[in-house]
Amino acid sequence: MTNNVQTTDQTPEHMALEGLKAKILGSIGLLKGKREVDEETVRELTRTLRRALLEADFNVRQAKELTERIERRLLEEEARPGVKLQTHAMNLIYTELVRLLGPAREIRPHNETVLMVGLYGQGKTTTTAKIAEWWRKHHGVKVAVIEADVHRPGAYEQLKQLLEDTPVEVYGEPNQKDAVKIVRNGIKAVGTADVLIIDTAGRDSLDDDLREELVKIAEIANATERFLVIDAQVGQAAGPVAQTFHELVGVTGTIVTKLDGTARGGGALSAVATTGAPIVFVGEGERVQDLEKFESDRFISRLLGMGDIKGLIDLAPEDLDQEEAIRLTQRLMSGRFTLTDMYTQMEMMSRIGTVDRILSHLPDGMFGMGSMSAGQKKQMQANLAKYRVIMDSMTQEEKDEPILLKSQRIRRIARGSGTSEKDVKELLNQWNRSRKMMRGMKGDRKMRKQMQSMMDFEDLEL
Ligand SMILES: Nc1nc2c(ncn2[C@@H]2O[C@H](COP(=O)(O)OP(=O)(O)OP(=O)(O)O)[C@@H](O)[C@H]2O)c(=O)[nH]1
Ligand SMILES: [Mg+2]
Repeated sequence: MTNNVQTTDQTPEHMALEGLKAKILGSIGLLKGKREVDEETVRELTRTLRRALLEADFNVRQAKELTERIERRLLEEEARPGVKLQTHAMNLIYTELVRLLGPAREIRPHNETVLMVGLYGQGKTTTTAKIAEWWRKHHGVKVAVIEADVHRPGAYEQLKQLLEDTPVEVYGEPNQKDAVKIVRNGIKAVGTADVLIIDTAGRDSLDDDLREELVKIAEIANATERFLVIDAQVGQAAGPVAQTFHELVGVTGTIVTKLDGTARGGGALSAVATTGAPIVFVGEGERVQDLEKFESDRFISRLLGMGDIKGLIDLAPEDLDQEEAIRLTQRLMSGRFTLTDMYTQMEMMSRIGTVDRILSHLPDGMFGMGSMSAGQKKQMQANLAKYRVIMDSMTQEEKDEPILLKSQRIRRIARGSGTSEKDVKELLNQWNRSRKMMRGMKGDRKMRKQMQSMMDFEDLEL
């Protein structure tokens, strides 16, 4: 069976990432057709995995620790009933990779001075604007930026333009050749803002001049955060680059840009592995608003080509039954949507613990709601109880084809379930609304793709 990896332009870096993914899948393939794990296979699997990680620029210690944990868990933990060994192994690897990247780092933007560093063209200037606007908008703080790149022509104009529709103050001196002076003047001019972000120049590689300039700026700015900006496509080179900047300014956070492109961001893994500085934000487009807070789970599922929905399902195994979710998705894809499907869908939704978090992973409307308050969740659980009772009074045929339900049957069902006709109609209305929404989703190409990749993964022939 074909695996639904979207074909992309094959830059060497991207190939490296595809390579990692293929090798991880390959190592899992050793479990194919097996009903139980045996030590020999697990050992072979982890050996293959370790080799793959090393080739993808993980450092030796990290690769060793990671594979040892996976080996131990494979031997000790049983797959849940009905879950294939291969899927089980994939889930373990996924969780361990997420653990490696660590939880998101929460930064309260207050009294911060942030220095943006990175090589040429990685997205420093764009990200400077993005973060400024993000913090202003989400935290209601006063943010100012200083353009300290004296090498790229028009850098000040670029930053000013990016932020022109925002109240963020932009400081720059387009004709000044001394970056250190700009920073000094800038701090005097706009330093009263809650947050100050300083954009710096980039080069192909770090030469002595730039090193000196950066160190001086860092000294004068006395920056509380030093963010390294890395293009997701950098791949293998990210580790050494990160190392250099880290020695220079002490990197405290990583920003991965251009994740909207073809790359899957594996380079960022090695950067984070090298500096230990967690990813704070990811850039997903050229516009100022194309910024997202980083979530390791999402990132890894992307790296492994699992698709966001799959990542979501692995995330909350207690809350959400994976098999059930996959079955439901398959049915939705087939275009059929019965009352039982709707019930399952609502039930899954109401069981999800951290609704907000999960909704942020989902394409709009996946489960029929934009976001749900605690009150709405309670309401839904109450509705579910009522629907259960009503549906118990229906025949299988009625549940499969609710369209059959005309007034006489509605009366019968209401009586049989001890509810009112109004209650039964309400259930049918709910079904109608959900069904229409599902139809809309079926036409949505992005959604289809995500569902497809989720199912492909489940049935992956390795
Ligand atoms: N698609 C996409 N493009 C991005 C993203 N971030 C930046 N870019 C684009 O990448 C190019 C370089 O971005 P800049 O912000 O100028 O990069 P820089 O690091 O400041 O570059 P120099 O100042 O020349 O070193 C621009 O065309 C940006 O629009 C992103 O997240 N997604
Ligand atoms: Mg720039």
